[in-house]
Amino acid sequence: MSINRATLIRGALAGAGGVLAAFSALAVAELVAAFVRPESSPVVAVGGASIDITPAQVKDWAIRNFGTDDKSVLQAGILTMLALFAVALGLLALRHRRVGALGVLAFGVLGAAAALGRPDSVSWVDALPSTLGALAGSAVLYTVVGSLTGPGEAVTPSEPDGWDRRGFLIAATAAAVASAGAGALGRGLAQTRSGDVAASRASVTLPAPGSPAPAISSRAELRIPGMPPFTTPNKDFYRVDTALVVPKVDASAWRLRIHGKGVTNPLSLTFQDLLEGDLIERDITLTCVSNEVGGRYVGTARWIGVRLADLLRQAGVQPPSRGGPADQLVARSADGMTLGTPVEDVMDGRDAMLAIGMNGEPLPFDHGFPVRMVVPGLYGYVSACKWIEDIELATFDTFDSYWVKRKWAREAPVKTQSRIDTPKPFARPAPGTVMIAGVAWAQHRGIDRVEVRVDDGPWQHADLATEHTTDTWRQWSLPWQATTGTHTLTVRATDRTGETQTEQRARTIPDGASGWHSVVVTVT
Ligand SMILES: Nc1nc2c(c(=O)[nH]1)N[C@H]1C(S)=C(S)[C@@H](COP(=O)(O)O)O[C@H]1N2
Ligand SMILES: [Mo]
Repeated sequence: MSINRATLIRGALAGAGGVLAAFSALAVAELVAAFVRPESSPVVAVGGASIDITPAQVKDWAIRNFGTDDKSVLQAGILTMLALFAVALGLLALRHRRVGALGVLAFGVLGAAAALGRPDSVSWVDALPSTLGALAGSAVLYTVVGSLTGPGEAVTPSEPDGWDRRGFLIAATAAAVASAGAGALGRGLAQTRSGDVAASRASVTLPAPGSPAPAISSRAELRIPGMPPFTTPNKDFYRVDTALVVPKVDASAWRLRIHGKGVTNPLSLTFQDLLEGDLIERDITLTCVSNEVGGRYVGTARWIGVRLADLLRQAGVQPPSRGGPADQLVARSADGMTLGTPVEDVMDGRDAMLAIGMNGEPLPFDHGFPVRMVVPGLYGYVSACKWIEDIELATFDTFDSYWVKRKWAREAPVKTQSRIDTPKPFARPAPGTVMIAGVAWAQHRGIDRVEVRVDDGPWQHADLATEHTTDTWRQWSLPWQATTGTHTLTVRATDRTGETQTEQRARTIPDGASGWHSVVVTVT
């Protein structure tokens, strides 16, 4: 009985020793990553690698279900897995001290490989955080769990008290304190550095654009409770990307290269060049291809930037329709993302831009500081590269961008969509006049008609708010004489090409969801 209890206690202590070793490994890795770069930390690197190898359907599901929290969920998952392995390694070390220690090193190799394999990794130093962290973790496991077994040798269950309690306590406490210190120091250094970049963003003053956006008519925005504002505030603007650590790019060190097929005059631009360029200001509605029918991954912002077509012409680029050899513009970001945009679309006269401002301030870090692309009419994943650093003129035949490699469509113009914002699903309005209202979008084509149907009744024309531009969403409303009972409200839009939004349901993958948005309400 007492032997069993002692064995159990030692097992528990060994498991705890494993977790402590993992904690030491991560803390040291964090400290080293603060010197190397935050993206090289093992949790971030392994997380990034998992995102890349996750099947597109699962990724899309995660984006839709966890939204902006998808990354926290992933990191929590990785840490949970790691804790389980740590307990197992602790127990293993109780029996085979050296094997346990080697096990920790194996995890270090995994982390280092993930860090070196990241698309934004440019140097072997990215392997350092995982490697040094694993060495520290391995030493902690060897010493701490080792003190449970006596000098060098595993203890058989028949000698339960052959271990050194005092040695264990001292080793464990020392490891815990040192690791906590290393981790805190690492965090502190990382925060200081990101604070510096934040200061560089704060010091940016956006010049007045030479070509300002037209004023938004008060009749473009309906004052109906439950309706979103016409312009989406930055803090409410949806965020979709694969970045576990938001890239913190220093604007003063930023460069954009424009090069590739048919570029007769390669460019290397600085942030100052853009500030001094011909700035345009435009309201543009951005939509994510992962937006489900009725979803929230759509927003409108007032962007300030430089026309991309101007820069391309300066670089000597001709669109394919004028004989240019490149049909795909490949944008690369600081975090190694690649997005492919049709050169024809960028140069056809629409307001495709390299944006530096969003709703009156420099781009927020989450939304691409210092510079991102915005192209009206195209889903974000084929156009809206955040933290952009490189533009290469290429062909669709010879290069597949990040999402295209993962089975999303090469070309993806935004599909005509409409959404009911009020009443909300399962609302219980009183009988009488109920305002049905929402938004519709068909960027760069424009919305010409929105119709609403109650149950299987006739389609009724909604009142359209004033159109701001064809590149922005359009609000609509319809007063409804609600009668008691449960009703299904359905909306559909028609764009300026005359095409009515299809009833045909399509999933988000490969080129955007389709179908009509419905809301069920009970009038009581
Ligand atoms: N560097 C980078 N840019 C990116 C992405 C990304 O993952 N990395 N995601 C794209 C996608 S899928 C969309 S919908 C838009 C979203 O922009 P937002 O987060 O500012 O709303 O950014 C695009 N640009
Ligand atoms: Mo997206």
